[in-house]
Amino acid sequence: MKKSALQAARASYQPKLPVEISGAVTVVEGKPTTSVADQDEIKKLFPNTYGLPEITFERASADRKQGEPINVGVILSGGQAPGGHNVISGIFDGIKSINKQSRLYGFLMGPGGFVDHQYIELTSDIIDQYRNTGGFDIIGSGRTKLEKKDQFDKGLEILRKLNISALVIIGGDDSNTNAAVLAEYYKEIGAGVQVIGCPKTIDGDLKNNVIETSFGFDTATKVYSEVIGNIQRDCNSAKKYYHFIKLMGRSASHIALECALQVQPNVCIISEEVEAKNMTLDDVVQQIADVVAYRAAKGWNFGTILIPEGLIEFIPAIKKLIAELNDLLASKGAEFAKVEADKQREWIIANLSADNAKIYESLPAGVARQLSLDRDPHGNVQVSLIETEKLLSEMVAKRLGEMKVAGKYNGKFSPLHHFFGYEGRCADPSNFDADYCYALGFNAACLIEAGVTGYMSSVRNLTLPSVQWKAGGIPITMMMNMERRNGELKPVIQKALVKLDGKPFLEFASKRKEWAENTCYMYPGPIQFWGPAEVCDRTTMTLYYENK
Ligand code: FBP
Repeated sequence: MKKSALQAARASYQPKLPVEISGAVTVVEGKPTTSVADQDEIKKLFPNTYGLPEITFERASADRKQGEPINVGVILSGGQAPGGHNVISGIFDGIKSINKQSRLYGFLMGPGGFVDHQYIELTSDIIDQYRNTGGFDIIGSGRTKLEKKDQFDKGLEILRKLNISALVIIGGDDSNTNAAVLAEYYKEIGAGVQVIGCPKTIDGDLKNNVIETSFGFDTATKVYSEVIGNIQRDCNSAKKYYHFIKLMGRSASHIALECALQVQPNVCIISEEVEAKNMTLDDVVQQIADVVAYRAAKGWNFGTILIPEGLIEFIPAIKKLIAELNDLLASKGAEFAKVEADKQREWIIANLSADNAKIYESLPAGVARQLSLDRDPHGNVQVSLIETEKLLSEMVAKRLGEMKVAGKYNGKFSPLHHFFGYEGRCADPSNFDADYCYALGFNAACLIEAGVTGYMSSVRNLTLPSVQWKAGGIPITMMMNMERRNGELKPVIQKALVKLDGKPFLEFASKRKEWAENTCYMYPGPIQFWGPAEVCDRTTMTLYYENK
């Protein structure tokens, strides 16, 4: 594989491990745990893996002894996130440090490869090609949901064939929920297979009291902030455009909030606030139009507006519309599929309740169509395909026109549109993500050696230098509650949305007026791999404020 000069130099970076797991470890068991809510239900559903203790590792005084060789399988699940390759190299180095004869198998293209027995053995030749690189291309990823007994049984066949006694699932909240279900099942049937999860997602919504952040969030937000910063410099140089910038993050607005804290834009919409304040689409449009009008009165017809990808689903009225559309398409999907393309809009309007039909009718055709298209495998509307940035800028332009007539606005409005998502998901991991991911993987090997199952690899104290991070394991059931999914109550890991009383949001809220009324842009610049620690090893602002 031909490498760029940067890739070649970066390959030799040795991620720093927390000191506790860099030699022989002692396992310290905490108190038994309980789930965050719905304890009785979750306990009943996970009789073999509920209530396990938290685990922390401490550095043992003795030298590391060679253990028995172990064969481990690994799966990358869901969307790409920078650092996945380092999790895998961490697992590889971890199990080799237990015994050089240990083997690592990667299942191809996500959970589907596990069920269909598609795999490769990951040898040092392969692993060394991928150290410190972005992407998931070492084995590929996929969104097959691993949740049915026959999938678990089918997977067990290949585990038995390859003599694999532990499986590491690298994924987001849904994939880790499924890891817990799989761990419980294998324990129940005495399969002798441990299951360990690793917290991945650029969206940053897999976090809680015990998992400080998911990997990939740091790098992805740094990539987006660099580019937004560049746009802001351009914007402030030409002073003639409004940039509407949509940022990935399926549901939560952590990415938009983090970028806002890094770049200080003129406006940043936070979906969770829109929902909490019961705002309409019109309210959001007015909020932006007011900022544009205020700046125009100062002679500034330029600015930057950050929009979270998931916004549309957080607008309460549209949320209700989507819920009814989901039911409608679930019950009359076959009939809908037969309707000619140019009649589908009318069909939907005729089949919706009066209120929702009115809202559906008011949406631009493209957005309305997207809401009625196929769902992803988890039943979600594919929000990344909805051009919210264009929808908002069109509506703002219209509103400004009305304000002009009323004598409330006198300026020029030239919008440009951007969507940043895929650009950041496979970037080479920042030092933070390179270290964090390697530590998560190596720590997963320590959890395997400790003999536990149904645990998530946990590395904490992340605002300290990486050698001082604390490694351990958290029972996945501890993060669970019951939620309604596809009409059924299911045990799931609670998704972390932006907390409106949390320090990152409060910091943003205290500054946003100043950022709207002035031009306070920050230019974070590109990720740096070498240089002063305050430049190269800085964490996200979100982690900084959460730990302040
Ligand atoms: P994960 O939660 O699986 O990590 O994926 C997150 C994400 O990147 C979202 O931000 C985005 O909405 C979605 O994946 C896009 O999905 P796809 O990769 O299927 O286009």
